[in-house]
Parts: sequence; C-alpha cells; structure tokens
Amino acid sequence: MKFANDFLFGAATASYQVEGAWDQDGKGETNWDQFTKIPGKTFEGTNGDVAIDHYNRYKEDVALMAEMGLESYRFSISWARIFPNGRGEINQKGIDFYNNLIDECLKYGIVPFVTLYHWDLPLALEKEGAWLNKNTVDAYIDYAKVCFNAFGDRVKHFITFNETVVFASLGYMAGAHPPGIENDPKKYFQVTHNVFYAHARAIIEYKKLNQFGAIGLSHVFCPAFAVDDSPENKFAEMHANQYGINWFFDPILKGEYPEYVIKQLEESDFLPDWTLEELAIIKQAAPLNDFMGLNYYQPMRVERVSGEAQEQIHSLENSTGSLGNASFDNVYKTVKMEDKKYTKWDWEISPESFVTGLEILKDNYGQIKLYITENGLGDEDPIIEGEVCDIPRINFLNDHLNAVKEGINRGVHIKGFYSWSAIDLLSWLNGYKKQYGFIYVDHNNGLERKKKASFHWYKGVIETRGATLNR
Ligand code: BGP
Repeated sequence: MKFANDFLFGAATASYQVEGAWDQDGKGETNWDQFTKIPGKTFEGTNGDVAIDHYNRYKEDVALMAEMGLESYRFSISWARIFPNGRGEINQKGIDFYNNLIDECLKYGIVPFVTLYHWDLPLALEKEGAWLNKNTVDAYIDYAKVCFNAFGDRVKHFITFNETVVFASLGYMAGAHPPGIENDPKKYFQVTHNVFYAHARAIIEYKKLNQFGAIGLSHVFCPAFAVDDSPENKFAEMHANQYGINWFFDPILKGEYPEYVIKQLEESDFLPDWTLEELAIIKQAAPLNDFMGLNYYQPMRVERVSGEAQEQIHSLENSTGSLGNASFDNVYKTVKMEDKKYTKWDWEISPESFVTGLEILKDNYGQIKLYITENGLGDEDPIIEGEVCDIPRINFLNDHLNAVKEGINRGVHIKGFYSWSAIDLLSWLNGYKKQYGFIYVDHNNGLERKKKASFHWYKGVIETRGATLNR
C-alpha cells in the first residue's frame, strides 16, 4: 500500500531551536534566552542566540527542503518577535519575517504547518508567572488572533501548543526547563489546565474567523506498557496512562478531565484552581478540534513501586527524565529492559509500540484526524569521507513510517508525518551534539548546510509515496 496522495510528508523545527537572531529586528527577550544563560542548565552552555541562523538563511533552507521534495514544513512562531513584551505593541518586522517564510514555502508548493507556541515565551510574561498566571492566557489569545489574521489567508494548519506535558513537567517538576522549579505538582497541574483552557479559547476564536483551515494541538504520545502481566504492574500501566494520556487527551478531545485523576488530585490537594466557566469553554471547544498532532518518540515501560520514594535523577543527557525514576506520586517507575533497543540517549526504539498505541488512541477517542507532528532519531551522525552517513536515522524513519502505514491499515485516521527535524538544530538541553535532521549544519564552517544520506532517502520515499520503504 502506498500513502495516499493527500497524505503530507513533512518535517519540523521550532523557532528557538533554529532561528537565532535572538535580538534582531525588534524581537523581545524570551524565557529561553534567559534560562540558557544560567550556568549548568544546558550542555556546554549552548543557547539559541545564533542557533542555525534560520532567521537570516530561511530562503536557503526552504530551497533545500523543496529540493528534498518536502510537502509540508512545520515551524513555530516566536511570540516575542510579534509582541516583544508579550502583549501591547506589535513588532511589524516580526510579522514580516513570518510572512516571508510562509510565502517562501508556498513558492515551492510546501504547505506551512504553523505552531503558535513551542515553548519560547516572552520574558515579560515569564516574569509575571508564565502559564501559572491566567493573564498569560488572555495575552496568548491576543497573540493567536494576530497570527490568525496576519497569516491565516495562507496558513491552513495551526497548532496551538506543542507538548504541554514537557514544558509543564520539565518546568515545574524536573526543574530542567524554565522556570526551573522542582517537585511542585500543584503548579504542574495548574499549568496544564491553564494551557488547555487557552487552547480551547484559541480554537473558538479561530472558528469565529471562518478561515476554513484546520486547527489542533500537538501532544507527546508516550504510551505506557507494563513490564509483565502481573496485576501490580498492569495497575502501574493503567495509572501511568491515566496521568500521561487521559489527563492530556481527554480535556482536548472529550472536553473533560478523567475522573480517576481528578479524584486523586482532590485527595492530594493538587487539583488545579479552575472555574465552571473555564470547564464549560473546554467542553464547548472539544468538538471544534480538526485534528490532533502526535509527537511519538518512544513508549514507556513501567513497574509498580513499592517502598519509600527514591530521589529523582535528572541529567542533561536525558532531557525527558532518566529511566528508573519513580512517578511523582510514587505509584510506578520507568524501567530500562534488557530485551529492548535504545538510542544513545536511552530513548527506546519501538515502532511496534507506536502501532499498539495508535490502536489504543482509536479505541479511546474514535476517528479524530491525526498528524504525526514529530518522530525521529537523535544521534551523533558519522561523517565518512566527507559524507554524513546517517544510516541509523534512515532505518528508524523507515520502521516508523511502516508503523504509520500499519496504523492506517488498521483504521487509524493519519493524514501526515513530520520528521523531527528538517535540519540539524539546537536540542534544548543537548546542544548541537544530538542531531535529528536531514540536513547537516557545520558549526565549524560558517553554518554551512550539507545534505545527509537521509536527505536523498526521504526524497525517494516522498517521490514514490512510500513504495521504496523496506518492509
Ligand atoms: C520534543 C520537542 C522538540 C525536540 C524533540 C527532541 O519533545 O517538541 O522541540 O526538541 O523533542 O528532543 P531532544 O532535543 O531533547 O532530544
């Protein structure tokens, strides 16, 4: 089976990770501009001040994407380019930049798929309490409306938020992302609710404009599986999925939070502060989602914890949390298993779990349209006789595209696939060492771009609509 003609083969980036030009043309400072300057927060102190200078080289980059045959480019807008102070006066040069980028994509027939929030928050709002402060939601709605009005004539796919679980948990539980707070479940759950409320309001606003495009949001999709069939570990699996899947997907797609989690948060006093009106808006917005974006990298293997809570281990080497850590409520822990394959950063490689997970989603949420908005392999690519031979990435993407195909065969409604990432970029905490792209960027040679083996491979996949994939 080939992929249908209206299935989008894409690739993704995010503003802070590629743009650079951190203070160019009136852009305001962001939480990440500040956070990465704190000693010890990122690998070798790397930051996105210059990144890969996509802001100034976007024409060259989009031309390379077009040469690869890319059908869609997912990128994010940096809020602080549009509103340097988060709200108030608009910076026209920021609007101009994204207009130019969008037009450049369209020149080659590349569909722009635009994320409004991929973690870089204007510093002025961070200082007011970021997503803990409900005024940030109002500012976000103003920002979203400006983007819909400025770009919505040409952008027909908007993603409101990227991966709430990551910026909320790394920001308020692991302390590894801004604002660097540790072990504060009350704040963590509050942030998730405020973001879902902002998403709901943004969708309602978008629909009022009758732009006839599609809008949704992107979640991490990290299904949990018990290490064995024992009742305790099966319980751990259910519990992990309630907190990792239901808490995130239910409010978006069903318009209400899962009872199982609510009850426990009430008992522990971690329930977010929410109003009946906010809950009603979340309910009203649920049927308005046109799609759901899934960022799939790996599943999670879990085991029931017994005994005292252990200290959490966090390292720069594993930005999403080290294997072996217990959940915040000490119910389960993640496990590295002997018989599984892992990347150099200990992320499990499991296309099979992707297929199983997609079926679980279909059973829970029905036929919502899905885009795989991120999937890819973080690696240190070998350079052999001047060529970037990223064969492991080709194998990884081959197997995950086969998984997507299998999902479609089983009735899951998937309309596109975006590899993370289009081009090598700044990994939030791992610097430039952890590569994901089809295009190599030489940091020792003026950021020169170079096509990798995977560039040619993906071009072939797109041209043949997947017929060249190895089964
Ligand atoms: C996702 C983010 C991306 C990207 C990717 C890889 O969670 O949406 O922005 O960073 O993960 O992560 P890392 O660079 O930490 O390997």
